[in-house]
Amino acid sequence: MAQAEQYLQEALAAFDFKGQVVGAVRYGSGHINDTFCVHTQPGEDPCRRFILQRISSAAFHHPEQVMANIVGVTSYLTRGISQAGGDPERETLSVWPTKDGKSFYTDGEGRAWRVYPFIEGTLSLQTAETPELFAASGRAFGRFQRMLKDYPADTLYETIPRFHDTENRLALLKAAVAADPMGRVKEVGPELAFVTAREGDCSIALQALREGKLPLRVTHNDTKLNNVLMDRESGEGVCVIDLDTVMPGLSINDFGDSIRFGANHSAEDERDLSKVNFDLPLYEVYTQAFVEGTGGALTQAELDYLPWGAKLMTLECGIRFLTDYLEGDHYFHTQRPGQNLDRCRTQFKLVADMESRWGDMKAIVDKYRN
Ligand code: ADP
Ligand code: GN1
Ligand code: MG
Repeated sequence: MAQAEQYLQEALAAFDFKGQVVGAVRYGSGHINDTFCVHTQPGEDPCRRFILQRISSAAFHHPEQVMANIVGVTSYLTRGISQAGGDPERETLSVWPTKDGKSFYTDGEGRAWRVYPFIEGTLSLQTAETPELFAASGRAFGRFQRMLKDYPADTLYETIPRFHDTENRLALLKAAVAADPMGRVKEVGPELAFVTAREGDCSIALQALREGKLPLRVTHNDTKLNNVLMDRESGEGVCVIDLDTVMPGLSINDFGDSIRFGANHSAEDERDLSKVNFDLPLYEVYTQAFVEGTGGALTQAELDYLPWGAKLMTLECGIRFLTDYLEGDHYFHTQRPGQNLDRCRTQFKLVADMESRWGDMKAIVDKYRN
């Protein structure tokens, strides 16, 4: 498969940026898409930036469905934000069409490219630098769920089938172990034992869904801290981005994925596990902010299951990193050998930490019940 750079000029030519393109450079720290920042010079006006992305074909087999979801959701958000007196150009992504009016361009290799205006004056953080910033991200993700509360869920495509189906993630890990295409299974005995000891946990949220205890909502499904843009001046969450996986899901997973990534002080691929520690005070600020952001919409059962959301998203993500490591690192972008295994290990360390603070995690939710 070609490097994105090989098709970059062709993709740039497919969009009318209303100014001369003066450069396009790799941008951001996403694990999935190929992201470029495009600099343009519109005549005498100040230069303007755009985000150009080649959508990952490993993750998304139907980019037209991804884009149909995003056009639907961002148009809906634009209307809601305008009605509430906000600024839709800053508070939601908007799709910048191709020269022939489409939501994406397909290159000579069949790969999909899209453009968003760059949201200026914001930051995408890799770690929660302060509790206030982490709280701001929680309010933004909670608010995002609230704004989409009445969105017609049946119009959304399932862009990655069974995305947070933890039982299926476990089955895919087992299949990778059985196939062992890279001969790496021998290196991961302790990690596989860690998963085996928690097989039953993989059914907890799904079982609650099957029993009707937890409702399906329109959720984001990838609520990493770096998927919300924060205002550089005020530190408030401005815009939730990375909308590829917006689809029906569980609110506890949106909560949980944020905790997985943000309630610690280490990089996701940290090799020194002594530095990887679940931070209960950060969990607390996020819990309060997320519950506030959802505007009291969470049911008592959803509140009960929030700690499970945190633990299961972390366990599931570790399982996914491990599976990709065993399969040869085709899904998550890597910059060095062994990175996906290192990522898996940080996740499992965080799971073990959460287990040792389980009573505290539940007590914190109880403190912020409405
Ligand atoms: P991935 O799915 O690979 O994570 P994202 O859509 O999250 O891709 O984009 C990667 C990064 O690009 C983000 O973390 C953010 O830093 C930046 N980014 C994406 N969209 C915008 C935008 N409209 N304005 C400013 N920065 C953006
Ligand atoms: C990916 O796209 P990005 O980098 O925000 C992944 C998430 C994982 C995360 C782990 C579509 O998120 O599910 O939790 O990496 N996104 C997809 O860092 O698979
Ligand atoms: Mg992202």
